[in-house]
Amino acid sequence: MPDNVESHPETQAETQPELQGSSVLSAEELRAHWMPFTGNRQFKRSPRLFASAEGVYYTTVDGRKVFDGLSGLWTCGLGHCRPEISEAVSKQIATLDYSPGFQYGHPLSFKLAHKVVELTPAGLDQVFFTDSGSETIDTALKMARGYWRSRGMPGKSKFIGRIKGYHGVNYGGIGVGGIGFNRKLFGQSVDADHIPHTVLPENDFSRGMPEKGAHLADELEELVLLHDASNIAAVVVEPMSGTSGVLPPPKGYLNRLREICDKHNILLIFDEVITGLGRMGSLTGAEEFGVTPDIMTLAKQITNGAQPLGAVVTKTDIYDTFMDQGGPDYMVEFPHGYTYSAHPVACAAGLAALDVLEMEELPQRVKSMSAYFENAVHQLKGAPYVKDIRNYGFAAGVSLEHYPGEPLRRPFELGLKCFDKGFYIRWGADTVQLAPAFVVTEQQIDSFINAVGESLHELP
Ligand code: PXG
Ligand code: PLP
Repeated sequence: MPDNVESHPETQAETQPELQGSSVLSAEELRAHWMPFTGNRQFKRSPRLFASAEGVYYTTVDGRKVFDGLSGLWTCGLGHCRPEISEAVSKQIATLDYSPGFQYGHPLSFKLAHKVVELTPAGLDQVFFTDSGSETIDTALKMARGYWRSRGMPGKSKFIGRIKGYHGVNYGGIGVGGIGFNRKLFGQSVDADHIPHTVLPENDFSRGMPEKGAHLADELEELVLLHDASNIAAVVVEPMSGTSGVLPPPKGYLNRLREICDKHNILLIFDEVITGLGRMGSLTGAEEFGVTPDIMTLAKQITNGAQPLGAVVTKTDIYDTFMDQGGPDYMVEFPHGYTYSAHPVACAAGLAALDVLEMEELPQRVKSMSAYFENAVHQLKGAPYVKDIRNYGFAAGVSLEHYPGEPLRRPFELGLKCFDKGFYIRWGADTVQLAPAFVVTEQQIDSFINAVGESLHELP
């Protein structure tokens, strides 16, 4: 999540009243928490606080029911507070609350790794656990550089990301990421260049994968000419950009990236933190779009958001390359890992969540209902300020015409209006994003889209 809302000078000039506190928090408590990717000043004047959740609804601290239009933060596709997950977590935390991940293990992480291997495309066979999407991406980048170094090609260290790409907030992730707002305050990151994004005006209001734009993958050839493949470790893209406003890949685009990477001996990394595990109507974006990367990253949906957990899934060749360099038994092959890598409670949540995903055939449900969702979302065409709509599976992005001189303002105002009506949506840059849970009903989709439409009509 990306572009935060920058205040307009007029808004900034508003006198900021002393924090009054809310019905449940004192002013001091509100001030103490520096919130992530949040307009802290605005939030603390007017807090939006959830107290509980069930199914596709939150309940606020003042008892209002709010429809969850983004499945948490793209995390909770199975719906909230699934008893299968809550019970697995409660049982695990009372049995083995923590287990050191370095040089010792516990069975659940191996079972979960095996399950992830089963659910991801053939050839992706080893799983390294982290605690978030951001850690997952930085781990994948280290694997890519370490792989080439171990194979005697240390020069292959540059990364190629994509403009508008989001790969979390750690230093590697913002380097390969293509969102200026997330980078500009923080100085130098990893060495990276970027291919262009795939938004083309001729594709406006496309349904699913746009027809035009496969040629944009050829820009990778230009960057290979410029930098030379001997200097490039990996290409990193989201199969479908989520955070930048839901940008499905143009038809043929990902296949072309794969061909160019193969031709030049460059690793292809798919960041599937949003597209992984159901949202596209398949188990992964790789499966849905028919292109297998060398490394895939997963997070969010892997535990249904109930515990922090991420996973890097790699081809055996990459794992074996590290193992082959390992040296004597007392040497570790990959000097990397987090205190909470493969945390037993997170693994228990992951096993339970993936079980529900499979047993209830939820990726298939998303696929069979995605035309309904698509039709509903595209009914917003023609509503005030709607400039473009894009969708795939259970994900849609609606771009809005800019408020004069303030590109970020209108989505923010739309988000707040929807919240007043009892609907949570996500705003970022000039776009709002809609991503209901995999268990949503047609009626719930209708009332959700109606509320967004009504809110658009009420905008100044
Ligand atoms: N890669 C991708 C493709 C993501 O979407 C991350 C990495 C980072 O994951 P963590 O767990 O470190 O946040 C993400 C996360 C939004 C939104 O509004 C998107 C994300 C997170 C929060 C909000 O689209 N993506
Ligand atoms: N900083 C210090 C001082 C540490 O000791 C550690 C871990 O031992 C870390 C940072 C990294 O923490 P984590 O493993 O939770 O990412």
